[in-house]
Amino acid sequence: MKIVALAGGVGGAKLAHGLAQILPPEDLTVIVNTGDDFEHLGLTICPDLDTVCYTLAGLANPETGWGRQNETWNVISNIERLGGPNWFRLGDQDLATHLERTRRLKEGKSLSQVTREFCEAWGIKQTVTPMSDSPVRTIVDTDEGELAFQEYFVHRHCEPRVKGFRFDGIEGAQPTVGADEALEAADAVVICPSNPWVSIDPILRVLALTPSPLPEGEGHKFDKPVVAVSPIIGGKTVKGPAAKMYAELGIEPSALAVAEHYRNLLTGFVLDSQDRQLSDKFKKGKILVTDTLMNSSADRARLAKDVLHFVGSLL
Ligand code: FO1
Repeated sequence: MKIVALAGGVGGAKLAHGLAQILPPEDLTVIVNTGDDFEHLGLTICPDLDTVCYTLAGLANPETGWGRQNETWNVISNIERLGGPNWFRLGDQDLATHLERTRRLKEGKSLSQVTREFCEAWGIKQTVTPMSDSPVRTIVDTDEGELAFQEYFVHRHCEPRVKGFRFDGIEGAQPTVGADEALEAADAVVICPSNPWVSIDPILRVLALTPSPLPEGEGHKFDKPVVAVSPIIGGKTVKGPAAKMYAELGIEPSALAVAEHYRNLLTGFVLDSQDRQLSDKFKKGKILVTDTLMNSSADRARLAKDVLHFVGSLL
């Protein structure tokens, strides 16, 4: 069964890793959000792409989920000592990725080409592709004005109240060839438990799969099963600010709000066992209730197996 997984950072990377443990490598393509990308210290940083790749390669920091395991911090400490910006913690090994990516991009390579080359070097057999080769930058509209995504997320610790989002560059952004081909060949799409607003919406917009900003009923009718795994459990986000964003936008944070967010795109929705009581209220497709917390590698594989079984029942 050929699967396209749509992923943001840590939550998305964990389920992608679970899927990678079950599916043959040629059957999994992960299309990754690049709205979180930014230019920092003269480098092009792609946090979600790196998180997915490091996780699939077994190189990710197990405590944070982002960055590298067994990291050292010599460069950032010395930048700090010189009075440079230290709010975005770039480790020494991680910096090598950003330096080399920036060099190859400056040579004229596309982000998808560089990602392919890195995946090969890291021994990743699955296909990982950015959603687009043209830059898309998420801008968060807050009560303090517009903030670039990492400025809001890391520098300001998601403290300003969110009023909305926009994605600079999204109008002209085409999906990568890898994303297009994988979508064409896929039997189903799995939306990983990533932030719907800032991780998944940009991907859906670029792939033209999005019903989200359109009025009910006007979404693009995609002819393959689409299954989303809720990143919200018991009204709280496992990691990151999705629940806070829902609340600030006047929507009660819950798994149901996530399902509503994706509207008529969904064929199936995966709810955590803690939210079992919500399953009757879900009217837009089939429901799978299972344990969705991924605290270990075995949890990731078990959830992936459950999701794939569920997807299989929808084909
Ligand atoms: N997240 C933080 O909360 N603080 C950091 O200093 C930080 C550094 C960082 C470095 C490289 C990288 O690939 C990711 C990093 N992240 C950091 C995570 C990242 O910015 C966010 O988790 C994602 O953009 C949200 O998906």
